[in-house]
Amino acid sequence: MSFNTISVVGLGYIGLPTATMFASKEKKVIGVDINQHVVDTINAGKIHINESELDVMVKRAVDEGFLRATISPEPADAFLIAVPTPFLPIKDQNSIPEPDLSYIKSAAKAVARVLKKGDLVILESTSPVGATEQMSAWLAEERSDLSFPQTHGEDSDIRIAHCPERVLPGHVVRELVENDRVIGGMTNKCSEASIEVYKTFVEGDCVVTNARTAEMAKLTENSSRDVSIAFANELSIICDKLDIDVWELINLANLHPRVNILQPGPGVGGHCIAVDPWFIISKTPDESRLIHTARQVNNYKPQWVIEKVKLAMTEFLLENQNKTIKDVTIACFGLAFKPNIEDLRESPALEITSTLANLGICKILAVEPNITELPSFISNSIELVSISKAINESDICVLLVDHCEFKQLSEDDLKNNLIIDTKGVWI
Ligand code: SAJ
Repeated sequence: MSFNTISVVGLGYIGLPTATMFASKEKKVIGVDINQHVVDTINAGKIHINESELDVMVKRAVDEGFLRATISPEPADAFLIAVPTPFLPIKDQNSIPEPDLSYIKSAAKAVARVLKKGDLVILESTSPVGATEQMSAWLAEERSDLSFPQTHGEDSDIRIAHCPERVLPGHVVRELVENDRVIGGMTNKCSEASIEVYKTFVEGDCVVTNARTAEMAKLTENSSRDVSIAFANELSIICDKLDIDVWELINLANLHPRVNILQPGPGVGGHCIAVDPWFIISKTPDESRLIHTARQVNNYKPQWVIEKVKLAMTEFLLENQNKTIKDVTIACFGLAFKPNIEDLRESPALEITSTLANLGICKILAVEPNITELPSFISNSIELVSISKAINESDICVLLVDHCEFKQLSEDDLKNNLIIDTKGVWI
């Protein structure tokens, strides 16, 4: 079977680059998104997200007629579903977040209307174990005239697979091509069809497994990273108490040939690592003790940093008895969820900065070289300033993200400020 027309449903951080990669290989690509603004932006050859190299690629794909966006699905040979899988609002601080599959359900119901015998539907969204089977069940509910793998196995009219995305924000275009793919078909034919689709642009290996293992593989990758970062964050708290430089400690421990500790920070952000472990925990709460604890350790870290800032304020006032708390200015360096990107999603740096601002006790400046405007919910309480203004006008500098611009500052630049460094850049 050859897949000439490919539809990508959900044109966000993963869907749009993926759609564009197919278009760059001269496949006819129909991008689907429920947001009219997104559809219009893409059809104008522009992009609504920031991702290196993507703007040029989308413009070319649209200009050459290979990529077109639309609000509702149209017939295609393969459908890739790349919609969000957030979690539902939690009832209280102690409850375990449950995944919200409503976007997958809506996408499946919409795609079902245009499905025909021989089509392939791939779920790319990071999903709890069982979501692909659930998606297939939703499709079958809508289309009793077609057969699906859960009832007809290899003979089914429709092929279904889970092929999780694994690309790193900021490097998506390169990683889409180079990374290996896990291909979890509901049957072997489903996997074979999926490999054919991905081999359009993927140069990495396409490794076959079943849908449930593919779902768990993606969750395992991000949970593994979360647990490793939690270890580093816990060490940073222990070392602070024992008056040991955690950065030096980790460098020393990592000299061992079989030790590779990650870096502590202000917490774990982004839409992936801080979310995906909950998909394992909510399914198997009694068994996921380490994964759950790691989430709690990483979630606690912003609060710990805030307490450190409060202690620094007290220290500053003790040393400057002529000043009151209202005279204190704090500069927060970095708002993004990780270095050298503009992405503020689930950012611990943003959480710390806005919590300090909400305390309303002193002036807060923020430096974020990758954005030109603050999010509206904090723009009244925080001033976005340059690096030099932040240093000159603040008493306490809090380093929250290790952006390259901040790494260039010398000890001399910061000699008049009290420093709290959550990334070990200025220490
Ligand atoms: N972080 C630390 N210390 C470290 C490394 C990271 O505190 O040593 C923090 C970062 O500052 C950030 C958070 O962790 O706040 C997550 O950043 P990240 O670079 O680890 O990961 P993401 O969220 O940008 O992308 C991850 C990747 N997963 C893995 O590396 C296992 C990516 O490959 C996935 O495709 C992506 O999640 C996803 O979409 O699931």
